[in-house]
Amino acid sequence: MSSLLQGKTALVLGIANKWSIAYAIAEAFRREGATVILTYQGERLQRSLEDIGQTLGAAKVFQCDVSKDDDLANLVNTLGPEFPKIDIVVHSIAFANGEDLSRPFVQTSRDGFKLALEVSAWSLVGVANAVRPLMTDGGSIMTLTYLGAQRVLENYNVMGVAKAALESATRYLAGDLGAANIRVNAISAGPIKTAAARGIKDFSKILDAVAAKAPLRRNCTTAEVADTAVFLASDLGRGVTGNTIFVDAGYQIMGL
Ligand code: 0WD
Repeated sequence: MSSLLQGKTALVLGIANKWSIAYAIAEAFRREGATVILTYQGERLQRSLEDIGQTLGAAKVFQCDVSKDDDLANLVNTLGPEFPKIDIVVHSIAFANGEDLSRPFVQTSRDGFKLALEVSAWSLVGVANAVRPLMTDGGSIMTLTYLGAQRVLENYNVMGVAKAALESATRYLAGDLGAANIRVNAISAGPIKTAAARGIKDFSKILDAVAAKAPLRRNCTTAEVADTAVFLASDLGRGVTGNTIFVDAGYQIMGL
């Protein structure tokens, strides 16, 4: 074990199972000596998240559905007494209706648009605002985004619009919170086979296309995303805020 995050406490939102990107991030944080706290969306995930918490040696596991104001308000009440200082927040959450990821983007409904933007983009703002009273010694907030924020990618649709809002929110939050020495960044991961990815039609074709074209001639792994998260969370990343960092085997630089 090395110790890049020794003495730091991290709140990690968005583990659904051991394939989740947030799982790899929590695992890497533990490897680097951080105290890790996990949240899960709802009762559906409680049992498995408690098991995952044990496996990872998490200090606490509790529910936080970012679409519920009460759950966001409870973050500070639940954390404060035991963990008065939070140094790192990982937001690894996204959701859109299945039909909005399969029919043409032009047919996105008002409600589908609101839902995707609220859960996948506004929630970063809600979480940052809820946790910042505990980030008394500065810290690092990070979120996960995807190339579909910046380019038109088939079937990514409203999620691309939500990711664009998320990346913009990252910059505005960085602007607001920098004075408190809180850094806010996004990691733009290449495609990785997770539960969320299964919601994207023809996802395995995307994996094949990226592996064929990316400079590194392969897809990226959750472990690679997690090591970039360690960098951003640690003092090594102390000069970096408001950025979107690509961890995608280089795919995004390629033209035709
Ligand atoms: O290729 C990929 N897998 C990429 C994912 C490439 C680039 C970025 N990302 C992003 C996703 O868009 C997301 O923001 O990474 C983040 C994590 O996604 P993941 O690890 O790929 O997917 P998953 O393991 O499904 O975790 C996302 C979780 C949800 O999982 P399920 O499968 O249960 O929908 O987000 C959580 C939930 O646990 N989530 C919520 N958490 C709290 N409150 C909520 C909510 N309302 N809605 C979804």
